[in-house]
Amino acid sequence: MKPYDHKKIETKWQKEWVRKGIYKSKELADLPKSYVLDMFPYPSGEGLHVGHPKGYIATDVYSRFKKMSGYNILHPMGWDAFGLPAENYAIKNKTHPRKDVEKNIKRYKKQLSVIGLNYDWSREINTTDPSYYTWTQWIFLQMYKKGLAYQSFEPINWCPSCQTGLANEDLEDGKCERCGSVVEKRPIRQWVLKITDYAEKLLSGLSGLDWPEHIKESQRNWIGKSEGAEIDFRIEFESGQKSELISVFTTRPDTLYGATFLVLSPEHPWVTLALNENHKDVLKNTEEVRAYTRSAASKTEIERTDATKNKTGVALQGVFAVNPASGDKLPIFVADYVFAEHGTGAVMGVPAHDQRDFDFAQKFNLPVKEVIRPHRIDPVNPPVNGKKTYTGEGILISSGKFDGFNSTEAKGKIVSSVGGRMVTRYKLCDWVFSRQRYWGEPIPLIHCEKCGVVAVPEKDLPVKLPDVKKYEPTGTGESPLAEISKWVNVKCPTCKGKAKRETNTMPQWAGSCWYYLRFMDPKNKKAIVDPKKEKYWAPVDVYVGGAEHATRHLIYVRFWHKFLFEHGVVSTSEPFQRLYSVGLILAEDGRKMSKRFGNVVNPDEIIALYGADTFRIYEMFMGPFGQASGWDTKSIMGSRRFIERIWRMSEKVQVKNVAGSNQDPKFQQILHSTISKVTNDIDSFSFNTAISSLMILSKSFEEQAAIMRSDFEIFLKLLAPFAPHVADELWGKMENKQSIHTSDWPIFDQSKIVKTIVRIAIQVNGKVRGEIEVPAGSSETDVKAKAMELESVKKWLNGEIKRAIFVKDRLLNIVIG
Ligand code: ANZ
Ligand code: ZN
Repeated sequence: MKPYDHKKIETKWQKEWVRKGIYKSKELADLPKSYVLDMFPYPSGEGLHVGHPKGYIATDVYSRFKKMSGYNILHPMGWDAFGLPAENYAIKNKTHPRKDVEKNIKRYKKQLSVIGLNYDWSREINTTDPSYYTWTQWIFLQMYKKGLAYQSFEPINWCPSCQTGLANEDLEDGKCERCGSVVEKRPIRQWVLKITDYAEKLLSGLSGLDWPEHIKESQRNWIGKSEGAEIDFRIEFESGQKSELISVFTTRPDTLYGATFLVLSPEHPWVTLALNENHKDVLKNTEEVRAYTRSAASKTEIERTDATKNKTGVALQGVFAVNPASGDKLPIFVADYVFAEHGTGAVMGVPAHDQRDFDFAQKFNLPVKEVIRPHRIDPVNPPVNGKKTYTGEGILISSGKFDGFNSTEAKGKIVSSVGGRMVTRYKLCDWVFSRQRYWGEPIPLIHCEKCGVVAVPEKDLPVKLPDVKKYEPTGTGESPLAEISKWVNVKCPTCKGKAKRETNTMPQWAGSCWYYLRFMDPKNKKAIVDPKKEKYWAPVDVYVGGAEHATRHLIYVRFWHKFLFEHGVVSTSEPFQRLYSVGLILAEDGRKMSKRFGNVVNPDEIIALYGADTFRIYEMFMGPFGQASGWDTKSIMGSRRFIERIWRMSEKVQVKNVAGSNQDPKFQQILHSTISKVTNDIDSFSFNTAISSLMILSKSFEEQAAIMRSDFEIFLKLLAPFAPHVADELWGKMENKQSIHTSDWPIFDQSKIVKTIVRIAIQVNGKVRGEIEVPAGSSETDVKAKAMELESVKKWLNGEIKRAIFVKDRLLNIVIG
């Protein structure tokens, strides 16, 4: 037999599969479907490193397995190609971002194809293609028409280096996720999507999803539902002129009687107003307060939330607040541990029961008033009034007519006794949806002098991104598009008067909010997706990608999907039923692979040297799929040797003997339990354990002088999803005419998995003296009789047999005295 030549085999089969079209999904077939989807990549200039294909190989294995199990598969690929990197590249190299994208896509496609991935390329999509972004714009228009898109002038996150506004989801520890610059707050005109209208649905929908718990949990935290109350505090001036109300948000209205001060965020409107020239007489320390608010503005969010840092603040002199429950006069502070965007931007300070308030009270010498006694005092760690906080529930004390109440039950009663309101709040903020950059979908709106904002009529979509001479961000809060007057100046669709196009573009996330729908019907010119096709394919059965998308893409996409569901465009309430997150592949130095660190391994080189099948097996065998694992080029040889052993083993196969199977019950047991194990393991993305059971089965073939053809064919089928090229090659050598990937997945026989022969340990007085093999289920008498014949046992039986301990199919312990 010729030596294993991966190059020849792999190029041959990759061509053959395309020629026969075995990867093409069938349209509306009378078959069960399986929609298997990868998070589509951003085609970056760096190309793929060996970490990227791990998820793609997994979906390839899974979808090949499902295809062999009789499913009609949708396993597509496309490009999420709008966004800053291509634009920044274009600026630097003075080319058009489209050119860069085209070049990168070509490279990516080539890299993917040598891995032998079974994508149906006839469905390829690209988010920057006008025939695609027509529909991105169309969805935006539907949202706009339903009042879900609005213009806002509130200060938003602004990246000084990318020179664009950003959403909260675009930040990492208060820095721009793209470039790492510290983000500022800046008021610019922007379009915002009301994702908060869907907060409750996004939260409740999670429970029905087959997703990793940690991803669901980070979505819950991101949405951040808290139930609490708004309570109004009267503000009075020492000068006595007039009084005003400030509402605080609290999750613990039961502690109201314990509130000993009030804290406003430096950005609170009341503070801004009090600092205004016209209100000069209100505060006695205007300058001090002004200086404090200025210094707070220059701090980052991390600095402000850092619990280990000393609390800072400034008292407002000349005013006080009245506790609506106790009537106590409370001092008012401005402090930066209170945030303007959270709740009402004002907090009642309850130092006895809140740690931050306690720290603040210590610093400013404020009274600590205990109002909740624990139900049970922890003897090891008892609460000491005035020395530390108790944050749990308990019995109310020093709370007027509510003394003796259970704190949780008292919440509602206390709120209504002071005329407060129970409210549900979410941390989730509306989605800042406009960017002041070039390379994105134009927002399909027009500003008319007379009619205001007017939607571009659907028949005029797409609003194409025009060519510009310069892509540099203007930095003025306007996108580079604003400078192309030919494009900007249009007639108002309603009154035909003078009007201007919206020049902001959509954020990078827009195109990925619905792309899984387009794969179902990628060429449809009349609709986003044909409802019949959508009904057949939806939802995505298995979705695979990086965990870093937990609170970005995966929240945005659920939001758009729920909107489309409510408006009858899609038939399921959630887009992705099952989700797996890919564990990172770390570089040999233990760090993340990155060009920056110079530790990137290129898959092309690995594949050229060892072959795609070896590469695939290696990546699937590295460890549990969801966990991080370290790349180690040396250990690839292990996977390569496994394939070479299979190659040599195939020589022993009795090709002419079509029907035969090795009837040795031990072999039958291994064979059938391997089928069962590989089937279940692929189904649950436990690829590493599936491969190790294939290795065990291959060992038992090695022990056979001659291998029966039908046994080996079963093995090849189990191997086929992992090492598709070599499996097809050897399958062909077994005189099969059709590709192995169109054959049927083997079915296991449960009765053969049950062990028929078992080994029983024989002990004398608890010490193992021998071992026998008996048919499974043998009785104590039979086992004893056989055990007594063993020489190794006999010689220890020098005494009266008192009794025997027998564990069926496992052990016999003879006790002598
Ligand atoms: C009084 C109180 C007493 C509180 C107590 C807690 C314990 P979440 O769940 O995060 O919403 N808070 C309210 N608005 C805030 C703001 N703008 N910036 C910083 N903190 C703010 O937390 C709600 C709690 O965080 C509120 O309940 C408030 O403190 C504080 F024993 O009010 B609590
Ligand atoms: Zn008009």
